This record gives sequence, structure tokens and C-alpha cells, in this order.
Amino acid sequence: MANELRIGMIGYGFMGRAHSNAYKRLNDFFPVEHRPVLKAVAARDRGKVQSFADNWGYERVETDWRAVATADDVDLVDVCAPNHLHLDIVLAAAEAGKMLCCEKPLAMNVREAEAMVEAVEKAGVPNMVWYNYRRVPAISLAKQIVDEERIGQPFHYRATYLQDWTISTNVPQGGPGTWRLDIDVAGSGVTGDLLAHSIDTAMWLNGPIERVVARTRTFVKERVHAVTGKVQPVGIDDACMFLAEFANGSMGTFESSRYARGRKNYNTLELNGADGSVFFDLEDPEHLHFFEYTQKQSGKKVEDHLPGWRKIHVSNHEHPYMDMYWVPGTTIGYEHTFVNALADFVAGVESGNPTQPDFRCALQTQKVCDAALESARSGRWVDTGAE
Ligand code: SOE
Repeated sequence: MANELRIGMIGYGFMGRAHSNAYKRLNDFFPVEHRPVLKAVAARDRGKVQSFADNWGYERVETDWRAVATADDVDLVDVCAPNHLHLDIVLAAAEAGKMLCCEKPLAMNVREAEAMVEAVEKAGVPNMVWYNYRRVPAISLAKQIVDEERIGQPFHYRATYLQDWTISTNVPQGGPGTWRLDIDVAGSGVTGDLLAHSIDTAMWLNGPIERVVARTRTFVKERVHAVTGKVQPVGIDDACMFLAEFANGSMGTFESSRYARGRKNYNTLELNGADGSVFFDLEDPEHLHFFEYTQKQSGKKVEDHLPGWRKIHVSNHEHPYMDMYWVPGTTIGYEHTFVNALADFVAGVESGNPTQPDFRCALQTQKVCDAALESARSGRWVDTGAE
């Protein structure tokens, strides 16, 4: 009989749903020993959290997150509450000896992130941050290609993350669904929300980012606050662009905006090296584009009269995660990136070989986010301190 992994969820928004789905699907696809049990979910609005619990099958609800973060019948605390609550929840749950899975970005800033790393490491509890895009099979395949040294010396990394849902001046800041526009709750705008994903993936594929120089822009300067009902200044960055220097000598460009009309969740990456390149676009998620410079295979007969990009349909059983799902040629979706992340986390707990990104790894991403925001304020290059 499988070991129970009793889940305490804090928050119930979009990510609460994505993670709950992962807990429910895990054992359907992955042969891990633990079986998640949806024990409790906490949020302030009893009516709404009860209907969330009824829908997803949580055994009980709480309106005070502490009652879940420290509950005796909870093994793993999942932090899906808005960013300004991450620190306190993590500190309380770590002290209570709970495993922690936290939504990204880990924290409001580096100072908070460092305290969270210290807390989980002192408590010795398994921990992970849900940078789910690493678990898109095509992105995992890109990582495999890099690890196989098929890219050669890297020169360029290029990331974009574009959306368009905040263009209207009628979108409020603050409150459920729009807290990402409230600086006091989110900590930053696109930098922490979208570029954090791009930075996590970039440093996974191409190593630490040492220095950045950034510009940010807030296009709509005032918005109604959904909680106070008043028109208030907007403190978040609506767009952020930065140049980066990686420790391996390559150069990077990162661009993010929530004002790119027509772009809903356009998350792309490209890495160019001496021997090859990879390109990925989340709007075409089952494909990885790969260019291999075949002339390097000196001594062998190579077909160098047929150069070109390969568009790999990442759906074969030998591709990352795909042997766990359907038959070759069929695809999986956004929700499975969370199932895959959870499967890696649980397998790491069971094997004693922790999965990444853990909190310490996510702290490095936080350092780059903070450095970009600092650079946008000062107009200067800023060392990130990321390892
Ligand atoms: C914001 O719109 C958002 O939901 C992010 O918070 C997620 O991390 C991203 O994956 C999709 O967009």
C-alpha cells in the first residue's frame, strides 16, 4: 500500500487548481510510492474556499493559513497564496517540519528568499519551487541536448515572455485575480511573474547570469484598487527588458511585457552555440527546434549539403516524460508540466536525491530579478551574485 502524502494547500487561485490537479493525477501516471491525499485548504473567504475544496476533493477548509501550515495531519504545505504571504507561511511550515512546495517567484525580494532558504535548510525539509516550464518535455529535451554538449560554445541566449491581459485601463490592481498588479502584494510586475520563469529556464540551460542592465516601463500609471475602491498609483513594472552576461561568456536578451497585444502566454527561448542551436515557443509546446552544425564531425562522411533546422515532435517514448503518458505521436498539455514537476519532487524525496529547482536554486533567480529591477532604477549594470 502506498505511503500517504498529506497535502495542505494555501490559496486556491489559478495555481491552486493547477497544483491540485497534479496531486490528483500523480499516481495515474508515475510509479512513485507516495499517494497524495488532499487534506486541507486554507483561504480567507470561507464560501469560496469551501466550493474549491468541494470541487477538488479536499477533506476540510480553514480560513487561517496557520491552521494548515502547522497541522499535524499535513506532511506537505503547498504555498499558492499571493507573493507577500510566502515568507510567513514558509517560516511557519518549515518550523513545523513540513515539506514545502512554493509557487514562483519564491519571494518578494532576495532578503525574504534568503530567510526562506535558511528556514528550510535548518529544518532539513524537502522543498521545491514550481518553475513548471522546466517540465515541458521539449524544454527538458533542450536541457538534454545541452548536457550532451551538442550546442558547443554558447554565444547567445534569447528569451521573450509576452502577454496582453493588462492593457485595458479598466483592469483593477489588487484583489483576487488581479493582485499581480499590486506592488505591495506581488513585489514586482512582469519581472517576478514572467521573467522569473525565463531566468529559471535560462540558468538551468546556460548557467549563472552574472550581470544585467535593464529598463522597465509602467504604461498605466494609476488603476482602481479592487480592495480600497480608490484610484491609486501603479507600482509594478508592466514591461521589463534586460541584457545579460552569463558566467560562460555568452550574452543574453530578456524581454517581457503584459502589453503585447495578441500574445497570451508567448514564452520563447533560443540558445545559439558554435555547434548548434535550440529554439522553443510555448505557443507550439510539443515542438523543439534544433539545428546541428554537422561539419564538426570531421573524419566522418556527413550530409553537409542538407543543413537546416529540425522540428522535433517531442512525443516519442525516448523523450523526457513521454514514456509515462500516451502512445508516440500524441501530446500532453500545460497541466502535465505540474504533474511532471510533482513526480520529480516525490521521486527525489523517495530516492534522497532532491529535485531542482529547490529554494536555494530559486534564490538565484530572485537575485537576477532584483538585480534587473535595481538596474532599471539606477540605469547601470548590476552584478547579480547568482551562482
Ligand atoms: C500570469 O498571468 C501567469 O499566470 C503567471 O503567474 C504564471 O506563472 C504563468 O505561467 C502564466 O501566467
